[in-house]
Amino acid sequence: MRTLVIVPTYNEAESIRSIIDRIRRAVPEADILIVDDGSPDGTGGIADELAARDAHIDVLHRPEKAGLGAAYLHGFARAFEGGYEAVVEIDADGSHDPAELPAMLGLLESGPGDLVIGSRWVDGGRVVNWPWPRRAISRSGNRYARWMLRSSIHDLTAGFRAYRTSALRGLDRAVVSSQGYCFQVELAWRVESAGGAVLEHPIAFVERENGSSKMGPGIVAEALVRVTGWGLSARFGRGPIHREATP
Ligand SMILES: Nc1nc2c(ncn2[C@@H]2O[C@H](COP(=O)(O)OP(=O)(O)OP(=O)(O)O)[C@@H](O)[C@H]2O)c(=O)[nH]1
Ligand SMILES: [Mg+2]
Repeated sequence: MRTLVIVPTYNEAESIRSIIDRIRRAVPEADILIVDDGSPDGTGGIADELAARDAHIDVLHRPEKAGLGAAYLHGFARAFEGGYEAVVEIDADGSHDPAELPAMLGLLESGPGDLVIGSRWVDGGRVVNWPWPRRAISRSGNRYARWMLRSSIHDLTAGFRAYRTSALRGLDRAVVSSQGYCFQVELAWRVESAGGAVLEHPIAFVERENGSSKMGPGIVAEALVRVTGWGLSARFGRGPIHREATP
């Protein structure tokens, strides 16, 4: 499958070279799109250098930090335009091991799968170097979302994924409006609710070594409020999730 690996970046100057090199080695046929939101630390310039040396690498520069969700939606639009059959989401900070990609893309192709999630919370999945409070928040947040949304997915917040591009059609800014963890929850849930096949592939998630997290309490709160709202409106018969698209 023609694959586009999308790598969103905001201040990842210390990590970007290494992650792109690892992705290139893991899936040499795939193209990579780095989506940088005007990182003040110069990540965008490093990305341009990498792209200048390698025809498989491209960079999308966005003027300012507008959140992970917006960056991915912009990247997905590029994947549609480019006729890619599969789209990968992966963090730039090294938490997700690109060596898992051949297995994940294999599952997507043979599954049949519409979405393969690199999952921490299925048998064989784990997190490395996370303090227990962070582990507890992710675990319990995922359990709550799974119950509230009546989903069968164990790691709804995971940011390491392979999608069949066709499963993302129609999911653009008019429909998907969440940002951080919630963006990932919303996308997985929408694919699942539309009848898409979702598979979970166990991964070891490794805490970032360089740079700092962009996820704060506001993003966790957004996820809690929205998941609760979606779950309640689904229960009270207002349909699963389908917000009216803005004209
Ligand atoms: N383009 C873009 N990328 C972003 C934005 N916010 C975060 N990212 C990138 O999205 C990925 C995930 O963000 P992280 O800060 O690592 O979030 P996290 O993995 O939940 O948090 P940590 O575990 O602490 O690293 C990283 O590659 C970030 O550089 C944004 O506003 N725009
Ligand atoms: Mg991270």
